[in-house]
Amino acid sequence: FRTNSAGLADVKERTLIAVKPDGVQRRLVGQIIRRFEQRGFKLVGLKMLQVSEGLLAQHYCQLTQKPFYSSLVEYMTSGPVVVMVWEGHNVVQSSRVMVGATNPAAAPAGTVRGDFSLHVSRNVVHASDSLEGAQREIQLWFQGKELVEWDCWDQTLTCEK
Ligand code: IDP
Repeated sequence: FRTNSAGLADVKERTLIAVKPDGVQRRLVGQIIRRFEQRGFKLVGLKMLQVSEGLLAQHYCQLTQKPFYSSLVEYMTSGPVVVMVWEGHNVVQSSRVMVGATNPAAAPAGTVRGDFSLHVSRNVVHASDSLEGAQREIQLWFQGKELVEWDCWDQTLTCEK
């Protein structure tokens, strides 16, 4: 169990989750949110937007030289996305498990991609892949004032104090 410097469980960890344009068009936003809520994570930021190519280039800065980058831009700008920040113990790693492998063919049933998608070019959802990545992406997509600090009454039921 990871603890912070005060010896308390690290329940403040945050990650960025985005429902991509195919997920929004297919009305999967509610089902995806439900999975994170029922797991015990806390929603601290949420918005819908049409992504610009500039923002995408920063978000996917490690992929801009890939052969599929232009089709990725076309896909990600084809309609609005719903972007969220979720908070809770081990949320970065647990979200990656909940979302499943990048290629849906390798994503087990029970994961978002394994349940709702077929092909790597239409894989419904994004989840930050590391603590550093999550921090970078949250700063990129959200202003500090858009994130809400609030106490969830059941926090002591889902996590040791
Ligand atoms: P991730 O989304 O699981 O973190 P990344 O390797 O960071 O995976 O790739 C970002 C996104 O780029 C993927 O989610 C997918 O939408 C797209 N992508 C990755 N590889 C391919 C590919 O080979 N063809 C088309 N799109 C791809």
